[in-house]
Amino acid sequence: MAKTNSKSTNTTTKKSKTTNSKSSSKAKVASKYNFPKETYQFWYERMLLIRRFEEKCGQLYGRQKIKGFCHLYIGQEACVVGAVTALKKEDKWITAYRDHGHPLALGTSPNAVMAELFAKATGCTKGKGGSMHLFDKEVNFMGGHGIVGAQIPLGAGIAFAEKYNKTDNLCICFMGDGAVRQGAFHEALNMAMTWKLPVIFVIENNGYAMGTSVERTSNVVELYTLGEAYDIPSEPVDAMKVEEVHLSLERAAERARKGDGPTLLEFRTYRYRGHSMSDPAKYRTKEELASYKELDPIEMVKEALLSNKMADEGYFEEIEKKTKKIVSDAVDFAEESPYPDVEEIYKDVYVESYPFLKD
Ligand SMILES: Cc1ncc(C[n+]2csc(CCOP(=O)(O)OP(=O)(O)O)c2C)c(N)n1
Ligand SMILES: [Mg+2]
Repeated sequence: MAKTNSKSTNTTTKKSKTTNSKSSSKAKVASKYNFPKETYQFWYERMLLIRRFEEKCGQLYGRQKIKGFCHLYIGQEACVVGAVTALKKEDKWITAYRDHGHPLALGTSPNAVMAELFAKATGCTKGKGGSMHLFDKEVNFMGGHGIVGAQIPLGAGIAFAEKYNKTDNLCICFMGDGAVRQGAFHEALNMAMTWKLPVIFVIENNGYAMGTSVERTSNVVELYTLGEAYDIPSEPVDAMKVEEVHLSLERAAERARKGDGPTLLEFRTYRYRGHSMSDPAKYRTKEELASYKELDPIEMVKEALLSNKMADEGYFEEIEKKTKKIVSDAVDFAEESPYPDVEEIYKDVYVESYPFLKD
C-alpha cells in the first residue's frame, strides 16, 4: 500500500496507491505548526502511555494473563490523542474492537483498563467486556464494539440524541477501513447528512482488514471519497502526524457544532502489530512495516519537542520512567483484583426498567 496524502480528487473509480507522504522531513514537521508546549507534552505523554501499555499487553498475552481476543493499537496512537485536544470533554466517543487507545487517551485509569483485560471486577466494564468491549461513561467513551461497522449507526444515534436534546456536543465515531464496506456505513452516512447530525466519522485506515488490503476489497481505495456520495465534506488526513489529526478534527467539530452536520475523515495510519495476537502478518513485507516505523507518531512529537526547545533529554527520561511505573502498577492492580461474582452475569444486560421484562 502506498498512500499519498494529497487532496487530489482522484475519481472514486480509479485505483490509487496510498502511503503516507514521506516528503516532509521531521524538522519541517516541527516548524510548520504552532502548538504550545503543553499540547506537545500532552500528546507525547499520552501516546507513550498507550504504547507502553500495549507493549505490556502483548507480553501478558504471551503469558496467558490476558486471554481471548486482543487487538493492539501500536502505531495508531496519534489518531486518538489528537482527537482529545481537538474536541471537548462532553463529546461522545465510540469505536470498534481495537479500542485500548481510546479510553486511555481520554483519561480512563490504566488500572481499570488493565483489570478489564484480565476480566477482573475492577475493570472499566466490570470484567464482563474484555479487550474488545471497553466502556467508560465517566469520560464519555461509549465503547468498543466487536461487530465490524456496528458502531457506525450507534454513533449516528448518539449524535441524534445530542441534537434532539439541543446540546452543543458531538459524537466522534471511529471505524476501520474494513468497516466502510458494510451496508451500515452507507445507511448511517446517508441519514446523518440528511438530518445534519453532529457526528464526525473517522476511518482509521491502517491499510488492512485482518489480512485483506484495502485494494483487495473494492475499486474505491481513496476511502474519504465515499462521503461524497452523500454530500458529506470529506478529506484524507496524514494521521501519523498528530498535528494534522488535531487540525482536521477542529474543522470537523466546528461544522458539527454549527449545525452543518457530519464530516468524513480518512485517517491514514498503520498498525505495527498483526491484526490480533495470532496473526503472523504474512500479507505485508518487512520493508513496508519498516517504512511506517520511520514515520512513528511518537518519535515525530519527540522531535518537535526537541527542535522547538520545549523539552530536553531529562524530560524524556522522566516521562519514560513515570510511564513504566503507571503500567506496572496497572498490572499489579489487575493481578490483585477479584473476578466478578457469578450473579454479575445477569446484571447490566437490560436497563432495570426495561418495559418488556414485566413479571
Ligand atoms: C460483521 C463482521 N464481519 C466479520 C467480522 C470478523 N472481523 C473481525 S475484525 C475484521 C477486520 C476489520 O478490519 P478494519 O475495519 O480495517 O479494522 P482494523 O482491524 O484494521 O482496526 C473482521 C472481518 C466481524 N467481527 N464482524
Ligand atoms: Mg484496518
